[in-house]
Amino acid sequence: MRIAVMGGDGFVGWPTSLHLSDAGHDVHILDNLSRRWIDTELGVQSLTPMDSIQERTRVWHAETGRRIHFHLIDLARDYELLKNWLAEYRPDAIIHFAEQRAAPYSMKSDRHKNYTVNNNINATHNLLNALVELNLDAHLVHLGTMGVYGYSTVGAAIPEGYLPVGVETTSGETVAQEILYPANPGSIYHMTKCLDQLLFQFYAKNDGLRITDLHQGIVWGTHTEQTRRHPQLVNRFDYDGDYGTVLNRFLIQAAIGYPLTVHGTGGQTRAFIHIQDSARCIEIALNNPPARGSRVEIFNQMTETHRVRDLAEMIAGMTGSEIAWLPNPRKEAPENDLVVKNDKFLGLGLEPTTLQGGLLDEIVEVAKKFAYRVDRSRVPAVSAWTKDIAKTINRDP
Ligand code: USQ
Repeated sequence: MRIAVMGGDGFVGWPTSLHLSDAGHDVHILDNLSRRWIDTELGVQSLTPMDSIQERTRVWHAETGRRIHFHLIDLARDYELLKNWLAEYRPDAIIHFAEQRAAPYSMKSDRHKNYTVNNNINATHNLLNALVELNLDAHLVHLGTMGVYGYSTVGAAIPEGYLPVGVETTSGETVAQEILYPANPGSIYHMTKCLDQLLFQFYAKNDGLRITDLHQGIVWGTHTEQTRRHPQLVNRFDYDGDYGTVLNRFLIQAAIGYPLTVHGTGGQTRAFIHIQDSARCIEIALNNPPARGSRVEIFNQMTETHRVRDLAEMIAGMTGSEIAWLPNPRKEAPENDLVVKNDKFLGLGLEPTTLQGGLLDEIVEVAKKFAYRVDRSRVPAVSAWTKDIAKTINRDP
């Protein structure tokens, strides 16, 4: 397949591009390099030393003989460029990662809220709009989030996208329906992914676009089979308070002797997936497109659920780290249960990498190896969800 990977320079985009190129596909990365600009804005850098995208693709070619093409295009702002590129290359499939993906970054200030909404919604809409305009029947695979469901305290299993409900008609009968699971975002970032769902629903219904939405949990890990092939193919690893996700943050904190930063009581239960499985799931989704005219296909892309404090205790047990119980900078339920259905990917052959199997390797191979690059002052999470919370958070463990 000729595949366009929008946002292919990012944390999931890069290993996915390598994975698909390795599988024999013709891969084109479209990216505005915004993640690199945001590193500069925040004054942080990836834990792992990362080369330019041009250098990364050069090394991939030298190692494998395969080419990954790079095109500097901003989906949200360069509609004509995007449309012209799609008209010229006419990809068979498009993977859409080209969105601002950090919840804390999206809550930093009014400017960051505007940026996240404008960037994410325009990127998604420009893409859908161009596909219709060009009459391009490419399968669109979007990286969505488990966070669209919200984290209720009810504890019922979350289905894959659609919820069966019984609706009472005027004649008193109960009619069975399946509705898009009610959106319940917990940040501006998650809100943009909820809005994306509506855009997808409309374009699938109105124009027959073939769309798959992957509701992904929190990704952990760094390496995939392909990124291991050369030091310059290494994936990025974020540990800072805005972009670092919880498990990867705990791993690096353990490696540098920084007390593990648990928010509140750590009672939040979340869904997780290893980066290698994330790339595999995307390939599985690509190989199983919905038929034209059918509703949006939705998969829950996660393999296990864990409570934040259990993760902290597990890592403390392995490494002897202390745990810092910090006031929560976020507005979220202090405790929640989470049961998620993921039968679709398992049914299509996914064999999950488990936390138990991979955690220690990750601490030794990545966190300890690159610990010398950590700026400890960038570890605390300083982005508060409301002005009131901002007054109460103590940033130093
Ligand atoms: N947390 C801590 N300590 C930390 C960092 C986070 O206790 O040092 C807690 C947070 O309060 C939250 C949970 O850990 O309850 C998860 O936070 P996170 O930063 O790991 O994940 P989140 O903000 O939800 O976002 C990440 C990705 C996002 C993706 C999402 C999947 O950045 O792109 O969509 O995970 S999900 O969480 O399933 O919505």
